Amino acid sequence: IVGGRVTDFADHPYFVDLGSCGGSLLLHDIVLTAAHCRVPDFAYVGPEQQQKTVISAVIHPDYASQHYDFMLLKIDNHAEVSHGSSRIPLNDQDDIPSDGEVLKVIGTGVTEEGNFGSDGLLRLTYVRYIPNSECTDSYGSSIGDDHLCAGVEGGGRDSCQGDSGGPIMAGNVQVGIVSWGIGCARPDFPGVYARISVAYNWIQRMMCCLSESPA
Ligand code: 4AZ
Repeated sequence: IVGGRVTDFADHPYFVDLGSCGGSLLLHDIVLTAAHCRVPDFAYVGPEQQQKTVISAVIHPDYASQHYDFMLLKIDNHAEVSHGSSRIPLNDQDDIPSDGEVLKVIGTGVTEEGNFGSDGLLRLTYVRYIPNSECTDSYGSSIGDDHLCAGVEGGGRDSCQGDSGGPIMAGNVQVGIVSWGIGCARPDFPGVYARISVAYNWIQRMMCCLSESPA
């Protein structure tokens, strides 16, 4: 996260650290992340960063390089909630976010474009939703219905390397997944996110049959 501040994991109990990517907890044993993230061996869940084994991964059928960047992980977690972790609700509305709405993005990625490695602290920043019709000014036809753009006038705030897979939220609802962009926090290049609403039905369908009831 560029231009943000350090925040407590306990304030974002749905956040999942996947090592080189972020993710979010949808059910006690299901994590949502980006398809372009390497499938990790372990997921670190909730405020206590509890280590859970990753059992399997499902990538969205329409995933292709920068499109439909959705992946679900099943983790070995038999507890309904583990040590203060919680689930995040997903946005299913095509008209959310609205133009200019302020969104919150979190992650453990680098704090400047070009930096290597990060300190592992969770950071957050606030960015504004940019409609796809405007985002094409930056990225042209690379922007599709499966994308959601967010940034701030003049740059300076953004997600960055290592934040991929993590959530961007409108209020307490996840609207996107950190996916790609040209550089980080550049004035003319907003962050590009996978838009949750286009994959909502697929996610629900997969969750049903991947998840097992808690012990
Ligand atoms: C990355 O390399 C990356 N500014 C993530 C987010 C953004 C750019 C790059 C968006 O994982």
